[in-house]
Amino acid sequence: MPDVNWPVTNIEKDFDAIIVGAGLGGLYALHKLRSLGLKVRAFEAGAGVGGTWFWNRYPGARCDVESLEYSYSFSDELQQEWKWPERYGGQPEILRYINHVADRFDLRRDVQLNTRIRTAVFDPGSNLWTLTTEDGETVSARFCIMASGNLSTPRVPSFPGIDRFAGETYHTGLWPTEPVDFTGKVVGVIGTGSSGVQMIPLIAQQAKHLHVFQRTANFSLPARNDALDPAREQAHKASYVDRRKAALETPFGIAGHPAPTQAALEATAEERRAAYEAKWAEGGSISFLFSYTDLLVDQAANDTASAFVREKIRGIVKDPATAALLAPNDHPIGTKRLCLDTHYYETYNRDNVSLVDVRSAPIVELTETGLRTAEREYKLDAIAFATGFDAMTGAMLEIDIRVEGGPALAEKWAGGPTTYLGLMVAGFPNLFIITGPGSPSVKTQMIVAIEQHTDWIAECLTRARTSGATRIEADAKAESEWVAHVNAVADRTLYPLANSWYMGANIPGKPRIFMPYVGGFDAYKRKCDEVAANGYDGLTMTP
Ligand code: NA7
Repeated sequence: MPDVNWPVTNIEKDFDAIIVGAGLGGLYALHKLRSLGLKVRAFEAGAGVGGTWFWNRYPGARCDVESLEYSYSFSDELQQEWKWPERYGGQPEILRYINHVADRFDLRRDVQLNTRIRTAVFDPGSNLWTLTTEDGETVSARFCIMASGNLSTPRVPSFPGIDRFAGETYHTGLWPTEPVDFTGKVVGVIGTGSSGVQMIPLIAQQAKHLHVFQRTANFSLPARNDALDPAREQAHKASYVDRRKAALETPFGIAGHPAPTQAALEATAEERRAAYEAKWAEGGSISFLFSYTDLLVDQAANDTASAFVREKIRGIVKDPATAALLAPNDHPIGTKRLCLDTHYYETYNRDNVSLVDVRSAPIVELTETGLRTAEREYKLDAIAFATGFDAMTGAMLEIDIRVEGGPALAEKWAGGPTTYLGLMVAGFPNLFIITGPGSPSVKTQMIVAIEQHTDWIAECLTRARTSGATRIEADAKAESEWVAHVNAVADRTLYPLANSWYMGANIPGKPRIFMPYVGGFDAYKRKCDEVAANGYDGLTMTP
């Protein structure tokens, strides 16, 4: 590659690219852009690398995509040498892996930890971004890459009296580094999304008593996590490169799950039951949702799968009233993140666990000694909030991102996020997003999405550099057409029927827009490749 045509004036403070975040996205972006010979620095709010996997240390935190898939593909040596101990990676193991990657590719020297970015301002005169950290340090770069994550802004509801509670409080996404011991304590877990569902069985084993405060029941399937079978690992590794390629041709970015060919209602009730039983026994969410072609687009088809799981819940949970509360009935299965668990429903058969319905009797306030619902007070020694995140847009909007003198990104996105391919925002030149809203992101294997985005950005920067462009900007028309397409695709599915964080529905006042692109990773990648092949359709590059 020719030498950079982009002037660097201050050796210490000026970069070709600044990356916000040093999780899986930021680290790969750093590696890739550095390999182009660019001067790059990543800024990370945490005290270590790892992003989501650095922060979410709650008991039972585990990936819901299998380890052999949920890992980087960019280095065959890396994927061959790393040994995953379990079918699904637990948080400590995934964090170890990320740290190994940081060391193996010598990434740490360009990562500044403990540094939260507060503002990012683009100067249209110089075509440079200037970012300011929480401590007032400023740095400039030609390009700004937001790798700040889709689920990295923990959210605790504003319960009255929240500061009054004298016991211990935790949030799943801000879990302490030191182990937390709930032995002998009365614990309350608020929230039954993926984090709550993973954590509840383990806290129940420790606590004197566990009260689970559930507002909405979620569907959960058995993960069937186990030690990774060495024969399976060997076979997978023998064809790793081909498997990674095959994953790019799938809607979820995950190989090994043959696409279904039959619609649910084309099968008889007996055939359906047999199919769902087999998937239930196999474990995992993608294989279950791949039982039939239409589970996410046809309500009647989905009802058959939803009813099957409800019946399973009733079969596991002994107390009929508790089973009825745990059986989800307000959304089609799969339209909220489908949880994977290890003995979640079984946990409610323990004498020391009780389920509290805070839909019928909401939490009214936290008190000094516990919490009060509309029905009664609960004395608690500790509260663990599993109340989720300001997903998809929260981390970006916490930063004041703007073009000098212009409106902030938060103003532009007041009605919901708009992007071109999830990668760029019209009116915000030289700003790229990794797994942004409008891209498949959380609806695909995140690391596949991260690598595809980063590689695309790297090619785009290479093109700009060779053509002497210092400014790359998404066109407003291309952006609005893409947004319309993202919405149209979502509207053809059942996803918008659920009050999910995909929709922004978990944050009071947040616009209800289905944010991820659900047309499939394969279709999305084809579109991105086509845009690049056509000389970056929809982008304007200016010298
Ligand atoms: P989620 O999936 O957003 O779950 C949050 C849970 O917290 C959910 O059960 C909420 O109930 C509950 N919640 C939120 N606010 C309240 C109040 N005020 N009262 C009672 N209950 C409340 O977050 P997770 O951390 O579990 O998972 C996020 C993603 O991380 C996950 O999908 C994986 O992709 C990884 P609600 O459903 O809103 O009624």
